[in-house]
Amino acid sequence: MKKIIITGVTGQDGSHMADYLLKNTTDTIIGGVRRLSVKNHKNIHHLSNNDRFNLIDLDVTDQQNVSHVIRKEQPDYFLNFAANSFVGNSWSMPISHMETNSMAVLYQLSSIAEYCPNCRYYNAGSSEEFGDVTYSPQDESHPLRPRSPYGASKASARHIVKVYRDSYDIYAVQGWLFNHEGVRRGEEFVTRKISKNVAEICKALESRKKFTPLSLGNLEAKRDWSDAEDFIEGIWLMMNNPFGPKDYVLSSGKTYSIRSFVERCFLEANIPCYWTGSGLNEKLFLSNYIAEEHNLKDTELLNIDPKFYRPAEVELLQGDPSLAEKELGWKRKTDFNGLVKKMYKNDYALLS
Ligand code: F7E
Repeated sequence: MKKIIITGVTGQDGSHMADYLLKNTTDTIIGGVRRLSVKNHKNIHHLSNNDRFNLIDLDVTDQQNVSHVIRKEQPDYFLNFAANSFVGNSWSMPISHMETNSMAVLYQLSSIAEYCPNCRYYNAGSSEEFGDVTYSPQDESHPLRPRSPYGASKASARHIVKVYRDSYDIYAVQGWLFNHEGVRRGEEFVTRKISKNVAEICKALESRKKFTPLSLGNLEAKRDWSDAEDFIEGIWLMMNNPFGPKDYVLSSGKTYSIRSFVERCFLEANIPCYWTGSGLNEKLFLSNYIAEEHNLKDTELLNIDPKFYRPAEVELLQGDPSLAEKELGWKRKTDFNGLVKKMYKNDYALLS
């Protein structure tokens, strides 16, 4: 029986990884959590009585704490999902992003090199490292050209991971994970923001109540979206790779605009709508035949708010997952439409 430390275990990826490992291995899971005055354990609440799942206090920005935990626990795997993961915030908190996403990786790897060199290490990398892309789809050879402090912090961590892998022969990898979403996604990310707001609008229309339209930023940016649960399996395959420690792209290979996500979600909710205006004046309205029937003329569903625009945008991301498919045998179960449906249905059910 092996011992696996998961940092960021209360978040989307960390909690899905804990679920996956408890189901598919006999290993013991140690979830590292940062002590907060108000606990946010809803993603791991269902694991509280599981004998193979334990929590410890772990603040990845505290080198002493990290070093102590690695020395004492002697883990077989250390999976680092703790991060400042909201790109939009990274311009106002650049130092915190560097400390949590980059320096923390150095603390972890230096402790592993010193106290536990056989421990296998994973750090959550990102398509944001590619940033201002030079070709599509992006594969493992694409240059790192980050456009945000977040992207720069993950690119910096990538170099640290490679240096420790090459210098100390540690099994250390950092996958390039393209956008991955789902029912545990934080509400500040665009997909969850859309699915939650569309569900609220649908409920309000059904009960003839007033609602606030959804406000978004750049609708034209394109992202390669997948289901976070599909990625968890890919990460575990990367950690047990017969080819040895190697970094892989995990993505769907398809790209869609934010506008397409919005349209697909309203379609899922069965709310017919149409666009008017352009740029900052663009709006989405309830289709006239429904609006007139229910006396809801000029019902605005969505508008644009410049505050959701970023100082620099990654316009297009589209990953090439073929190496992971070929070498790791990685497969995805959920496509774009399936993902939108799953997220919308979950948010609608939460309102019932
Ligand atoms: O934005 C646009 C925004 O915040 C996606 C993280 O998991 O994936 C994620 O980063 C796009 C951007 O995710 C709103 O400008 C428009 O183009 O959902 P997001 P992200 O920045 O792609 C990568 C792979 C990670 O590694 C990150 O940790 O949507 N957008 N209007 C908006 N975005 C937000 N959040 N809110 C809006 O109102």
